[in-house]
Amino acid sequence: MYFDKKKAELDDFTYPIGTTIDRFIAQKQAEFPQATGELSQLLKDIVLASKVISREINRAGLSGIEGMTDEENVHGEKQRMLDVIADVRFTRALVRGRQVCGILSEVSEGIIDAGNPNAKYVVVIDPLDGSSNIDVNIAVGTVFSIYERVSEPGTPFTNEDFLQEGDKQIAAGYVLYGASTMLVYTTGYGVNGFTYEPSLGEYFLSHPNIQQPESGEYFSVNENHFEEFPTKIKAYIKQCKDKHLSTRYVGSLVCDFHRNLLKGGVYLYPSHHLSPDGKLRLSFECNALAMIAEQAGGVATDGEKRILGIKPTWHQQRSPFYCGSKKMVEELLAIDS
Ligand code: AHM
Ligand code: MG
Repeated sequence: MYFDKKKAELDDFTYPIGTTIDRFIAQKQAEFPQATGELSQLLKDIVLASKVISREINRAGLSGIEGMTDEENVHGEKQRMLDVIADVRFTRALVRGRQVCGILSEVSEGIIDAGNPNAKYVVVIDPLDGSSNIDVNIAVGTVFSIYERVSEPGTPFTNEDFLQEGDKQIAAGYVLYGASTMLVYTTGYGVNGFTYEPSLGEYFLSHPNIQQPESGEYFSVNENHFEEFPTKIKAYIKQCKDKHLSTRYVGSLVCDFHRNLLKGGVYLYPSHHLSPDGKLRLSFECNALAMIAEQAGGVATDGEKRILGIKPTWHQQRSPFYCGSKKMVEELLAIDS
């Protein structure tokens, strides 16, 4: 009786602590009696690495790691120290977790051999997307895709394992290192979001079963090359302005995507004359976000085809990317050009 009364009093000023991500992953695994636990372990490895990176990012301004290295990445761009740190952290966690045979990272050259030829999964990852925002303390993200390999477990992985359509993703997600760190992922049965509580070192389920609003107030685009955008995209942007929608553009894809996912909106990265296929990479950035968008009721397209239906022919393939609330993307696609 005493405890019931005390509990009722406490309920007035404490909040429920909720479901940890580990518990959530275990609960989901239990719904599939045939599941072996390998995917669950792999997700936990990603969770662990993201916590370490969240800590590094929080300290970046003090520990002097927000600057550049002397190295260039595979695209000939100067690498930032945090790009490299994030890459090392994820690679290490995935190698030690022993659930992947190979890792394709936007930062490293070639496929990383994880030393586990018997593992059935491969991971494609952009360890720190939007990292040019790091030195001004603006949010960045990690984007990841998990595929089942097409080569036989027990044999060396092949290039084909890393050239699968987005539709073949077993799971996909992102981490947003923002005002708080959030991890959002899907295994093809809806989208769930978790917020990190650093003092407890745990992610808690904060955004169950995310549904993207059918329409919204925001459009996110860098208009730098507006004159060279496809006619259809120019017309759509004009339409957004005529409707007095608001522009929101952080320049960190995960942030722009996340806002539009929760609030409703559309993200546009078109082709232009300097970059005929746009800037974003199909395998590292577009596929994971497209899977999350579709799972949440949104749409992701390159202007003609569903992003998830495109078979990449090489790892660094770029694609125009139009993604967001269903009605907004459909309006864009309906424009006659
Ligand atoms: P990155 O992989 O080199 O970080 O580039 C990807 C980033 C995205 O996060 C963002 O949406 C886009 O580049 C911004 O590009 P731009 O500066 O051309 O608007
Ligand atoms: Mg990137």
